[in-house]
Amino acid sequence: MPRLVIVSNRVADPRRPSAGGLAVALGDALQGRGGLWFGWSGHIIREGQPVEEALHVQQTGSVTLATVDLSQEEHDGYYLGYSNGVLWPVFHNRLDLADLDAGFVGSYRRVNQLFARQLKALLRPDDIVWVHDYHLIPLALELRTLGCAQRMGFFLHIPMPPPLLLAAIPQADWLVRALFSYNLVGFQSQGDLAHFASYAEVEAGARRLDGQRWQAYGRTLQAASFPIGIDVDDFAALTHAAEARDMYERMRQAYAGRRILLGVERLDYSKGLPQRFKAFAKLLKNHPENIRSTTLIQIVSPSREALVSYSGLRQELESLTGALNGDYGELDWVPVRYMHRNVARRRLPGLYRLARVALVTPLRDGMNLVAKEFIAAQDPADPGVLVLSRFAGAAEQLKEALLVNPYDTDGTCETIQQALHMPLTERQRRHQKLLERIRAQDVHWWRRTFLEALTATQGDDHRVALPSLA
Ligand code: GDG
Repeated sequence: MPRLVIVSNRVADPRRPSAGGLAVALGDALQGRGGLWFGWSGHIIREGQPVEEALHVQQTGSVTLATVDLSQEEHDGYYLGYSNGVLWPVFHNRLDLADLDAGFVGSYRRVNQLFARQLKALLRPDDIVWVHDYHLIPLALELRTLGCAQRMGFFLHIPMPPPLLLAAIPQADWLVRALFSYNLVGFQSQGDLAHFASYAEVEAGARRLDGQRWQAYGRTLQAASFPIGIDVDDFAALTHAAEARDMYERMRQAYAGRRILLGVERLDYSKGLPQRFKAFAKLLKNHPENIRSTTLIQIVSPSREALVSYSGLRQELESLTGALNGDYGELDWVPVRYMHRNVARRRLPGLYRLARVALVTPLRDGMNLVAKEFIAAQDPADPGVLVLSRFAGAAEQLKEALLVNPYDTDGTCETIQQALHMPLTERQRRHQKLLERIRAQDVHWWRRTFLEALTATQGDDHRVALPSLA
């Protein structure tokens, strides 16, 4: 079996207890067949440090972890500037937050070239290369330019925007052209695939060969939807382990007799947090029986704090929390428990299990794993209800959740009220179906189907490089 090479912006040591489900799943794949995981180390090069010292290679069993340091300038332009200041907002429909003028694309391209050079030295001719996410869209193009002919796949974890939104990025044609350097491109949903197909056909003149293959720039590309999942059994086991049970018990006593609405996410404007707080305020106003009996627990883990759009959001949430607690709080009850802090991964399932309703209401999301973790952590005899945004990729699969439009705070408020009062038999029926769905397409299914499809792609002659950035 060919060796697997995974490339992502950050590399996680899959054996660490803090590693998330995705890191563990990719680590399993590497361990199973032997492999290499390559990416940024998370470190910035010290002033005057020789560049050759910037590559770190570490062997752990059959897996090699190889990481590269970046200079401050490279990090700021590639990571903060283009990846998170242009691609992230536009791909999440927030053109208003994109900093398109700043010329960050030069750094983005240079870092992808640096990765390509460093990785090429480590590659074997029959390796299979799987590249992850928006930070590394042009990596295959740069590797092909250096003469690498290996089979290469790309998975986009975030949404693919509609063609006219994508077209607002000055380098949109180059990005789509770069995707044609891969053998296989995977998206989270059918909706994302349709957006890509439409851009490729209308803007780039690609010819559709069949349901999954397109021809453009002298190349054939296969593209399909591979919705990412979680390790359901592993998450269920975590729910029954000591830390999660302890969390559950302590919170159950602290909130005795109160119904918990729960939100868990990274601080990000794509997650619809202000809209959620406003919907909750409406719930207390329009359905006052929830006063004193319902509490919103919102965990927000710190993220991308160097970006202005993120610090502004933090202030907005603090102000909304203050207003809600000031308007509705009692001496012995606060409506919103807002925590801007990370909760230990092993404790998280206890919180999920305690919640009567999970609020997963992003304005846009590639998939959303919190929705799936919440389902896996429930007690099937007395499960909580999932309120899910129709704009999360997960909505394509999780049809038995209560789907909402998070921009419509009145509608979301009424759906939360419906969730809080859903009869036990309906909760059980919906949960059972949702559990079946996340089991059928779990993270192992995702990894297997992607790698099988990549292995089966018909190869073009990848020694011929595509034209570069105009
Ligand atoms: C991107 C795409 C796509 C959150 N808070 C804490 C914590 N978390 C964990 C959750 C979950 C993960 O972080 C979040 O994953 P999501 O999928 O919900 O969202 P993104 O981080 O935006 O992920 C997304 C995903 O990639 C995978 O393809 O689904 O659409 O945006 O696992 O549990 N974990 C801990 N403490 C926290 O406070 N330990």
